[in-house]
Amino acid sequence: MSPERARELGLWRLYGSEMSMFTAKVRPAFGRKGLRMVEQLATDARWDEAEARTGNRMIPIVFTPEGECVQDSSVILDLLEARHPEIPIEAPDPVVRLLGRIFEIFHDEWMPMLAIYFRWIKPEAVAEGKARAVAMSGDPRYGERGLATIGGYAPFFGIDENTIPAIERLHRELLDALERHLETTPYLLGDVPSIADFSLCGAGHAHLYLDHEPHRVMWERAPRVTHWMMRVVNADPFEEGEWIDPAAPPEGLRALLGTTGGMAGEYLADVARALAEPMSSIECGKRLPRAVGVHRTRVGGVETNRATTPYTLWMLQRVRDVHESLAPAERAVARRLLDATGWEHVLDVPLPARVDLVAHKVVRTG
Ligand SMILES: N[C@@H](CCC(=O)N[C@@H](CS)C(=O)NCC(=O)O)C(=O)O
Repeated sequence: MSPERARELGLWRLYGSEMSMFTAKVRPAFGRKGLRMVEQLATDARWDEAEARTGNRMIPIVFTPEGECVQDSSVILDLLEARHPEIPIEAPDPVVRLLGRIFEIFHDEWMPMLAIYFRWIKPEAVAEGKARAVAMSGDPRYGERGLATIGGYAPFFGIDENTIPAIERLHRELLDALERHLETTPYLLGDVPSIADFSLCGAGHAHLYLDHEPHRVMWERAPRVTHWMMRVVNADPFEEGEWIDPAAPPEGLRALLGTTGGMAGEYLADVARALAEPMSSIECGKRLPRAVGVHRTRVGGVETNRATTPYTLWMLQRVRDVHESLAPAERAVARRLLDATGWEHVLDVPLPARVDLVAHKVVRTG
């Protein structure tokens, strides 16, 4: 199809993969908004194209109907929201919007630990992980390559022999908290699917649902979670309803915030603290590398290492910008929901600098 025809049709294109958590995060947003989108398998040639266009060997990338290339799941969702606000994926109420961003950062910056562990580290899972990489690429060498590349990130997310029992436990606790919350609400933030659902069903679907090891646990333990996931993956523009009232939240929401905040609040605040020193010598306008070292943190109460990633600061800003925009009465509602859940650390930790994504790279801007 010619680019002109794609533009006429309003056709979006997504380079993605069944095995990619960030592809799974953005995919259902197109369905929810009723957009025409075709997903193209991220073959080796398309990975090369993604790298050539953005400087990052990463998926997903999206092409707008006009042919502009967009990288990063959060940037993609923001663009869809800006261009097609009729069916929002972020709540009109700013406190509920803040909750959406909190679930997004939980997924993007904490859940990779579960995703990587259950595909590339757990011994029973590795053969399946490798087979998936071969299926995607058609190249038998990609099994080992996937293991080396993505499995190689494990120590940078805090996955090691000391934390593995905690990671297994945290996976079950997360499922239990989701299961309980979904007893009283169809989606995480009310009657309609949002960025919160799309995010958690990113790794949730591409790894924890599709991979046999965690899938078995999910099916035994959390039937409501499996059904929620099917509804999120198949999100459509016809579902209507109310967002939650943040002043009268369902009990399961507060418990879910406590579970996720207990897992990720300090872990994410530790990245901000660890960035303070390296950031002090980075001038405004300078690009930052993917990691500027490693720091000590805790996973499920167990000490470990985590990569000190400037990108995490950008994700923290997405939460903080909404928090800072709240009027005093809204902020009081937000703090009643979030204080003492663990998420208060993310709301309060000093952020050492301002960063932006400029030409697909993290750049210090303030
Ligand atoms: N922050 C990016 C992360 C994208 C990402 O990590 N994608 C994975 C696939 S799910 C990837 O391309 N990994 C390759 C690598 O990190 O080497 C986003 O939100 O899109």
